[in-house]
Amino acid sequence: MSVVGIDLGFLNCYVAVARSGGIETIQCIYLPQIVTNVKNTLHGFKKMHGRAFDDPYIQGERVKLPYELQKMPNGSVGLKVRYLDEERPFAIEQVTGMLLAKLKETSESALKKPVADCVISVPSFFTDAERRSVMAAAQVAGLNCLRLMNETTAVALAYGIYKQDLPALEEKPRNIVFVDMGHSAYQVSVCAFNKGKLKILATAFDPFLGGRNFDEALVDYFCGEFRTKYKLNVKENARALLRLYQESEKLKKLMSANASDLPLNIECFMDDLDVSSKMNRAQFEQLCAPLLAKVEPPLRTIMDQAKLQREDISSIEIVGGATRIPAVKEQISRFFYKDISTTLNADEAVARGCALQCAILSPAFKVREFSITDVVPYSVTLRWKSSYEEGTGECEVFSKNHAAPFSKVITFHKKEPFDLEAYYTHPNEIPYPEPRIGRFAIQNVGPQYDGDNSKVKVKVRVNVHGIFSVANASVIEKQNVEGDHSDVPMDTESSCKNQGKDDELVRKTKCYTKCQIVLRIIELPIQASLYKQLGQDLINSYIENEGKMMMQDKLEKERNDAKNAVEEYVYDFRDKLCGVFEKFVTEEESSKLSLMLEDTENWLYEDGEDQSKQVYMDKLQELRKFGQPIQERFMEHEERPKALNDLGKKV
Ligand code: ATP
Ligand code: K
Ligand code: MG
Repeated sequence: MSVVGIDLGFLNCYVAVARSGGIETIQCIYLPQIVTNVKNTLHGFKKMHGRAFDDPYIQGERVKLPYELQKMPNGSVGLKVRYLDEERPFAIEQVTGMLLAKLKETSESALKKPVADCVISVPSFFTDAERRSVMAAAQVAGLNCLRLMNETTAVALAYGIYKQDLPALEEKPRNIVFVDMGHSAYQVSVCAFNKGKLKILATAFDPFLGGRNFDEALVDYFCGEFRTKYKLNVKENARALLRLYQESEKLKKLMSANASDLPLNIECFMDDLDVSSKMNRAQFEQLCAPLLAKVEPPLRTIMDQAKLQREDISSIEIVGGATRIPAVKEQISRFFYKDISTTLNADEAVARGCALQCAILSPAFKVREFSITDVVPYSVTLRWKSSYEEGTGECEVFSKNHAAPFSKVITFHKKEPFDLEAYYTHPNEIPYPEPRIGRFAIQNVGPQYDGDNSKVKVKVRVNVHGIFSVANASVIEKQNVEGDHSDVPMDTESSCKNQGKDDELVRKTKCYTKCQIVLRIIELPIQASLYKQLGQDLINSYIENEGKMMMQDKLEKERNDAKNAVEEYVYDFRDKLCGVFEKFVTEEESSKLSLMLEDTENWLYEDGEDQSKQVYMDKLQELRKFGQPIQERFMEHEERPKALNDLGKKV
């Protein structure tokens, strides 16, 4: 069984694996790109998961992308790709699926065995629709995702698991704040550590603050300057704009190490013009003041939510590329009146944490016991109604920062089938345009034999992936039985909130005691329709397609290899003709062969540029027919003195 952790970053993807007793980071992909057969490259698609084409976020991104987006038949967003000389849209699950398949392949060659199980990171602010979409992408890639892990939680695990000096269970926990600012987002969490366990107390985030916003600030500034200085409208020229982004990112990184004036030079930028400018750190910080002001609020939020004071925090650990910006670090340490620590590898911590989680979940792998309790990022409310009865009601089933994964059992007293609708309680809190999570129809509910309401127990859950579901529903038939039945569960009921008219909502805790009641539990079918859930049929078609593309890639690679073999043979033979083979060919032979090699070379650039693998193999065979006899003459000559020598020794 493999142990693999994947950090699916907006700009950088990392894979960590367990090998020879430790966790190793084996791969990093800068600007996640997809397979060789795809002619244009896609990137910046991490946050397109689970979103409609018409989503304001998608529409905002659309204008900045060097590739096109398209509305898919189901209303979701498609990314236009040139594939095998044909332009066609791919669903985000396919695109991330391709990326994951590539990461899977590299993990397999590093581990020298098949890889299926893995843990994949997602931002802690991802809603259910986004999480389910990433899970579908894992399926497309042939991966079995054991857990979608919140990025800062992965970081907390990477930090805590090796710490030898954590407080004992009965002692006061050690509270650590984790900060991750990547390319696209900013996430913070506060975590309580004791020996063998971590518990996230609160998380907060700004999903729209990251390194890319600092790049954007620089780009905007230089665009303005170049307009007045060179009369250039950079934003109209996609290629120039892309180069300006790249150069601005470089400059931003340099400014992290150097406070003095730094140059920005781009040759042949636009209209054959070279452009240049300069900037220093103080200017940069002034330019980015509005961004820097956004660093503090999430920090304040987690401290308020966890009800902690600054002195309760032992250390502040930062990861993610954008935390290397000195002014970002300053904002954080100023808020805590404390220096910040960089105990962890800022780039690899998320992937390493995911690999550690995968190792913990894998039965085949021995790893220190460590319990991980995460939080529910947004409160979830359940609303119920039935078409036959009048009653409707609602109840918050998970509050913000409630422990997760977690299951709860809620009891309804019903005579008829009923619907449960789950949604995020506060639509304004979620960075997503749709508060609905899904609708769950609880079926086959009828009255008890005496006409009374049935007791329907519904289990609601936020699972290890951070995804809400109504996991199961059952109806309980009571029968009175004489005698001692210890170990038969009996309900102790405690009333929760009761907002419905004829519904009595009760929370249940089970206790085992001596009683005379036997409960017969009958499972009820649930029909779930989840917001933005892809049908398994569609996912299957993506899986099939991915398989075809992988095969196509393999064929394409073989074809290229066959072509390269012809090219190599031509160069090698030509070298040898004027080198080691010279003595073994007549002048006439040599010029005939040279001509043939030249013809082949020309052919490779013309008619032979795009042929099938077989054509190249035949071509190579043909060349060898001429080359082989010369090669043999040469070898014979080389071997003869040696053979004579050996013979001499024997005699
Ligand atoms: P996300 O977490 O949003 O999905 P990511 O994980 O791909 O994105 P990271 O790899 O953590 O992002 O960080 C990339 C960002 O960090 C880029 O914006 C990059 O320019 C920035 N960065 C990297 N090194 C430095 C540096 N020395 N100074 C300033 N910024 C830096
Ligand atoms: K990353
Ligand atoms: Mg990241």
